[in-house]
Amino acid sequence: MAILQILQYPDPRLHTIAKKVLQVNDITRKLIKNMAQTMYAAPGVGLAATQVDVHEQIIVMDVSELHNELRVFINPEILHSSGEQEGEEGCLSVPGIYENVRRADKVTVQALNQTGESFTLEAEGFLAVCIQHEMDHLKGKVFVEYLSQLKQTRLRAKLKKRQREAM
Ligand code: K1U
Ligand code: ZN
Repeated sequence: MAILQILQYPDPRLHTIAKKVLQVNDITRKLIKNMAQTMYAAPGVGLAATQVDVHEQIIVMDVSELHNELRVFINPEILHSSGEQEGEEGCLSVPGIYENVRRADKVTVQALNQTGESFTLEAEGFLAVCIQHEMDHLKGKVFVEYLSQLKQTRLRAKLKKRQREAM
């Protein structure tokens, strides 16, 4: 297994639209293992393949308290969404930044698992938020893009300052 490098916002590669996985095979499963190890090590509760510069529709997620309930979503599609919730989000590609985002409260998602079988999941609350956040990554969208232009400009300046200080 391996820890993968996570792209950092505003890396333009985070805006790449991920392609559908045509065949779930051993290469896919190896990537999933590495993504899961990277997510747990970060630590985080989700990771989209886009964030590790692989532009295929693959997500790993674990929102359990004991970090022992790994979920895998390949080629996820939202069949139905309802309600509204607003909550603070973070992102491993934008470390240290937490902002409120408004999302659907409930989603029904259909995806393939790591053996290529199709499943449907009805999610609500934080799990639903994570699914929407990670699916945005696959569409090339980072959560900070929900913020006002003013906030995004301030955020980019803050991140640039941080980068300068780290050099
Ligand atoms: O997409 C990502 O970078 C993962 C992200 C998922 C997420 C968190 C919160 C709301 C929406 C989506 C993270 O995991 S950020 C880190 C984080 O939230 C966390 C880290 C350690 C323990 C608990 C949470
Ligand atoms: Zn993220």
